[in-house]
Amino acid sequence: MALEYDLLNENVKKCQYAVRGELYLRASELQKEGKKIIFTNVGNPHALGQKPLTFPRQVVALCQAPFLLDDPNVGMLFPADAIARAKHYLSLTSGGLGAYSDSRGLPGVRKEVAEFIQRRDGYPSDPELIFLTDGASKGVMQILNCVIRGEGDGILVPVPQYPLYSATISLLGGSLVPYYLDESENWGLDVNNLRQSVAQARSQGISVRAMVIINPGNPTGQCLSEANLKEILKFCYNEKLVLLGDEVYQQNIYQDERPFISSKKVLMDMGSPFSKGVQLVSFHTVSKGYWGECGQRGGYFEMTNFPPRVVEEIYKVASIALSPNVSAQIFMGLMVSPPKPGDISYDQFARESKGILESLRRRAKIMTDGFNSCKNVVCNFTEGAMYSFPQIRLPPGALQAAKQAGKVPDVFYCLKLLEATGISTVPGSGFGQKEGVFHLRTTILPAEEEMPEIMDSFKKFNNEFMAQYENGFGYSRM
Ligand code: DCS
Repeated sequence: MALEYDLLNENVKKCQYAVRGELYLRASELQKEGKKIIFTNVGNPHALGQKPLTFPRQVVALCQAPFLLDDPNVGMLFPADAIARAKHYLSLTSGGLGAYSDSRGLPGVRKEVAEFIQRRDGYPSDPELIFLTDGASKGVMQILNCVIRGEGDGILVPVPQYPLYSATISLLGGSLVPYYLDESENWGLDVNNLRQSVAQARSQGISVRAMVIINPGNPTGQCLSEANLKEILKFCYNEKLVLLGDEVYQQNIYQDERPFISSKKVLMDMGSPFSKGVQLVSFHTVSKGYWGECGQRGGYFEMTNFPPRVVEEIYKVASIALSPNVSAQIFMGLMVSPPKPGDISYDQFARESKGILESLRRRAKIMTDGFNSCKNVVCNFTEGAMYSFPQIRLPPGALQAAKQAGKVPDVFYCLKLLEATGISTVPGSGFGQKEGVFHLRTTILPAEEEMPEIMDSFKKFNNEFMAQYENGFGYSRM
């Protein structure tokens, strides 16, 4: 039987992924027609002009072209520490970058990841419980695939959330159990909301199996406090939930009050019975931070408190895909063991990474301040990650016009914004929303020098939009 639409897997049809949804498709069309589009829909730093860090690219270039290592002039083009690191990584492979690795990733790189986690958290980490993946996305999918047995299995997911979670749960035929983040508390997480969400799911016959946290948050940009993480881990202990800690933005922190603290460290600090009782999977990537190497597709996950038989089964399933990208594994190795003070490449590496992070910090502020200066727009400060998520209070006239156009109100607003300014965003409804509340998500990634102009053009559009639809009868905010 041919694969007609009617015969598609229903889970495929149900699954939604707004980051590349209607807005992105319209933006691509406009671009083909010759309009200048500012793609702020995806956290894809290099696509918006961020330059790659020099040292990792030198090392991987040498690994990709090992014959350069035999060239007598190699030392004129590459620093000695890059040459040494390329030789080191090649020695960890069996046959270079063109050969499959172990399905969990190269043992030598997994050891480097374990050493990084140990340095970061102050607790031992076991390379046997670390799997390298093609970006964090594949790791999340692998773990959810192992957890979800059918629609009776529920996964607690924050709302708003990054739609990798909702889409994968749909694809796998599980049930998403939402818990709401509190915008008025800077997108904080109230454990009482979690309890309510679990009770409600249970009353519908759903067995809640796991909980997702995204820290720092996407799209919401908040950093979870240590106290909050403790409450979450206690909750998971009491409810016997696997905690999936999405920590891909751990390098992207733009304030000093709430530094990133890993779920693993908090769990270990809590001691017995929690430290041995909560099952935790933490995810990381080379796509974010000051690396931004999205196209390389490198990631890892670390499992804590998983029985060996379960780890074996996860390994078996990873084996079906044979091997994660080997060049991306080397990026991961380099990310977790960058040049150290005293190394030839250290100064350049430190200068480049500091430059990117400091600029991101300034851009986060320019964006938040810009949004907060606009009529009917309120925006929490981006404490971390790569996004700004302003609330747009739509006047009744705009809700009416959206209805007439057959569009969800925030999609209507974002389409108008795109047509007027070329700024391509993602409507808040793509991440989940409370009824009647509207947002949009933009990355903070456009080049710093272009930022004032982008914010001016946003403000001009927004204020005209509001003037057009405002009729003095109150707003969409709940
Ligand atoms: N987890 C979160 C919270 C993310 O935001 C992303 C990517 C991923 C995991 C997966 O990244 P990799 O597979 O590349 O490691 N963020 C998407 C986004 O919202 N914009 O760009 C990509």
